[in-house]
Amino acid sequence: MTLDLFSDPDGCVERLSLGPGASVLRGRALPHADALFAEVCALERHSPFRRMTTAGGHTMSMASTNCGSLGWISDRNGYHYGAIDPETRAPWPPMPALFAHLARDTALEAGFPEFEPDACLINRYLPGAKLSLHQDRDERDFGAPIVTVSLGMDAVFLFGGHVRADKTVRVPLRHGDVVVWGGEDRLRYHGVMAVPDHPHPLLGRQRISLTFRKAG
Ligand SMILES: O=C(O)CCC(=O)C(=O)O
Ligand SMILES: [Mn+2]
Repeated sequence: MTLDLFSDPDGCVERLSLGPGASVLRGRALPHADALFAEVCALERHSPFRRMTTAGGHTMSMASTNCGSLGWISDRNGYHYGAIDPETRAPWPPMPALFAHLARDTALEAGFPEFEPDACLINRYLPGAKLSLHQDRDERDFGAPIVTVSLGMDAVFLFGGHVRADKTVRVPLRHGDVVVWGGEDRLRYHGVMAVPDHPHPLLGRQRISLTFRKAG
């Protein structure tokens, strides 16, 4: 891991490199955190959080919802993207402009110009919830990067290699941090360790992540 500092219009953001195409932009979303959380609260009134099941019949420990023209879905048929929320039977709510701008700007700052996400998966982790090591490979084209914004309680992001058994680095993620990975790092295994119960001043006992992808 290497550390460097770069300037952006909001000031100086600490950037941690996890690989040639993978960076953590420390605190990059902080100026927008209150507005991002307010958008999540509005979105969940339209398409509520739910704990999805896997093809194997397990219930995921975090709860999820989506916004954007495509939503990521896990059910007994496996993982896939769809335009319709299976719970509400209505389209997923549109992606707020703030979300799309932040995803595009942070992708650019991490070296990926012209990122136009069509899907935002919103995960809610209560204390103890986790996400096991996996690759994001349900998208049509791996040319676009992935951008994840963290809000609320601290978590440890695991970032591995191209094989599940590869060694992982543990990256502490805090409220307002953004992780971008693409290019040769696009298919690296990653996950989230069980989230400790340390309430956050704004979000309380939860961690929310916004994961932007170009799915279709
Ligand atoms: O919650 C996170 O930080 C990562 C989410 C993720 O990797 C996923 O939903 O595929
Ligand atoms: Mn993932």
